[in-house]
Amino acid sequence: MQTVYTEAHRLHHARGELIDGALRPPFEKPERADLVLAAVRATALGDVLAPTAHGIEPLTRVHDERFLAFLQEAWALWLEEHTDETDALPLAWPVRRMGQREPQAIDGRLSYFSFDAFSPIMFGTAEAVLASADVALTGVDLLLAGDRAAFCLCRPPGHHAALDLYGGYCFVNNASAAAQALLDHGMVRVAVVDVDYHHGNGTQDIFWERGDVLVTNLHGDPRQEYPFFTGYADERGAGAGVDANRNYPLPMGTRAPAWFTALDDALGHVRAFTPDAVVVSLGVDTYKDDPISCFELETSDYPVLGARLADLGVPTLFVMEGGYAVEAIGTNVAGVLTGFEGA
Ligand code: SP5
Ligand code: ZN
Repeated sequence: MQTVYTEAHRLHHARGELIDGALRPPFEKPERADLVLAAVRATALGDVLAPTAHGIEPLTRVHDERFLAFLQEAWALWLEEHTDETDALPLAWPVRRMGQREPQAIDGRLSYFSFDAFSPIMFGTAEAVLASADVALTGVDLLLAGDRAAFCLCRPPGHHAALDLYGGYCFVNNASAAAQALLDHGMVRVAVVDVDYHHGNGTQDIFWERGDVLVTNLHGDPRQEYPFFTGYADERGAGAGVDANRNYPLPMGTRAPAWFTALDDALGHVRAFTPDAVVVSLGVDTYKDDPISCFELETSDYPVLGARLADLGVPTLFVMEGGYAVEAIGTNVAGVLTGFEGA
């Protein structure tokens, strides 16, 4: 399979990340994509190609237009009231017992359009975010042209970004934009399989009332894990989307046997849905040594995941999400892709 990649991801490079009560060196950093690319090249998986520009229109299919416009102008607005010595971060959110009117001040607007404080915006964020979406949308073009699979090496990741909210290192939901683009080019049903350690709250939100996109999600139990307020098993969708959302919250310390049992259940729903394509939100933060996650998958488990996905026998788009055990992230991602190819 071919890989879509662009150097533009480097434009997004947080100075610090709020974690454990302090601004620390970020986990979500450019080196992640470098290591995945190096591992992909080492496997001779296939060509690496640059994305083509798809513009903002495909993103308006899954995001609020005011939100997209805000992402484009946020850094310039930040500089009107702050210096460029810090990244732009939100501080106070419209939660329970508060209103939902969009404020004017940049500090308030950052909060209005976000749900956590560890997704910094800087000079190059908007360009990197659009490029990351272009990577996913170019992968869509490959599938539409007849490729069986493609790997979209997206960075920043996307699955936490909701209709009009950024967070979790995510600004635009690349996997959702890809799923929607597949539908907009003639597919009738698309399934999302989100195997990132964290619940893909954004993808769930975007397709919550939709019956044409099945969203399945394996992740750390929200009682214990970020994003804490979504990901319960009883979140099954609404309206036309009832039962088209399936969550598998799993306890901290989950190992391969229990993880694959949940995966097989999810893939059973995918098969029953008879999708025209599958979009895999591919996070490898399920790895045992991931610094911010608590599952116990081994490197040898990732090719097995790839093979199970290949067994679906459906065109498959892999979209990069999380994974922070930097020395292993490349090996584990390449393991999924080669496992898929070998099946
Ligand atoms: C795309 C993606 O994987 N986003 C994940 C964002 C999670 N951010 C960190 C959440 C807090 C983790 N706390 C771990 C404490 C380690 N000492
Ligand atoms: Zn994650």
